[in-house]
Amino acid sequence: MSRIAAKVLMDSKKIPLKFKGSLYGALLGDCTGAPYEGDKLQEGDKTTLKRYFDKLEGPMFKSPKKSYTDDTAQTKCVLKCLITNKGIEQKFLATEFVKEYFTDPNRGYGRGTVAVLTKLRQTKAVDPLRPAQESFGGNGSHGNGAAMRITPVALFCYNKSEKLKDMVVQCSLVTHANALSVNGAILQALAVQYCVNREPEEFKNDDLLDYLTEEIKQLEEAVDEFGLKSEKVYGKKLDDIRTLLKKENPSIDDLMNKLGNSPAAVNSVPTALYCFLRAHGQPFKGIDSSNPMRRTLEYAITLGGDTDTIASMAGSICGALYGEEVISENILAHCEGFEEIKSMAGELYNASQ
Ligand code: AR6
Ligand code: MG
Repeated sequence: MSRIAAKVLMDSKKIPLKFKGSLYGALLGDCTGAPYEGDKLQEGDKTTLKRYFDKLEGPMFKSPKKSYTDDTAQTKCVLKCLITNKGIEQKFLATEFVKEYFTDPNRGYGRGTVAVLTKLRQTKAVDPLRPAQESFGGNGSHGNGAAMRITPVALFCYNKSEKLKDMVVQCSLVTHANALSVNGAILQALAVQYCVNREPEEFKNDDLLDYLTEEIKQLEEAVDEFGLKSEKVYGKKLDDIRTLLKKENPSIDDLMNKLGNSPAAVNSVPTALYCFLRAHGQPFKGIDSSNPMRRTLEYAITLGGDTDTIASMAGSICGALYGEEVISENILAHCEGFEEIKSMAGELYNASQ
């Protein structure tokens, strides 16, 4: 973590803009990716997606709001927790997740998370971690549900990197007790936090990958209470990302074989990171927008599968690097919940000081 602390942004006025950029990127990826969830897109669909984004960005286009899903619903709960408590209070968070879900259940929640939230409600969250520990026969969920809502924690810790991993673990365990899910959330949070603290001009893909590889190595080599090391799955995925980035135009099959696009954290968190790394720098085949956020989201959605969550996580990293100016107000105006996220982004920044 020391490298983050040592290399702070020269212009700290940019930090609040990066808070907004990251939260807006997460919201936008969720809202624009959701209609494509579960699809398997073909090469030609890139043109359709480009038109879809062009339309949303155009000033004259009036459409109904694009609804957000459980990604944003739970991100709002984490925001509220951090703004209210200046930290992760697990019972508070469990109660917010339950309130949110039972007020508005049709947001595409995973079945494991629904079961956990139901038990939390029944038990009044007296033991806010137990239902998650008991889920999936005591294995805990390995889904990406912990990573999809982690942006506020990464941002809150931008200036206290030594607290990041512990806070991510605390936030994750309320619903996701499996190490694969928690480590996925840590990977996503580290990527966001790294980008908040970097100027886009100084950012290099390899530097971020080296940093994440080092951090993940420590995590995957640590022993648990049974004296066991976790499988080195994320280390291997980071190697695969490096290999794929060296190829000019890897096929979807190649990407799916190595990275995947399912709701399992290990098959979606590295995929989102890859999408950002592939797309942010410059236009490429079929993804020709001049805007790094658009390229990142369009590319993430073309990979199909868990599109809303993969686009949301990729968008969060991209927005953390480039800040809010990389996202047009027109497109944000189509996103359900934008005004609320906007004001919470400011409150989160204040809470983090
Ligand atoms: N054993 C078997 N299957 C599992 C296990 C396990 N230990 N853990 C997860 N699964 P869940 P999430 C499978 O329900 O992580 C939504 O679209 C199982 O099929 O905990 O909160 C969100 O937007 C389970 O239903 O949900 C996210 O994009 C699925 O993984 C995504 O789903 C997801 O785990 C994950 O949300
Ligand atoms: Mg999702």
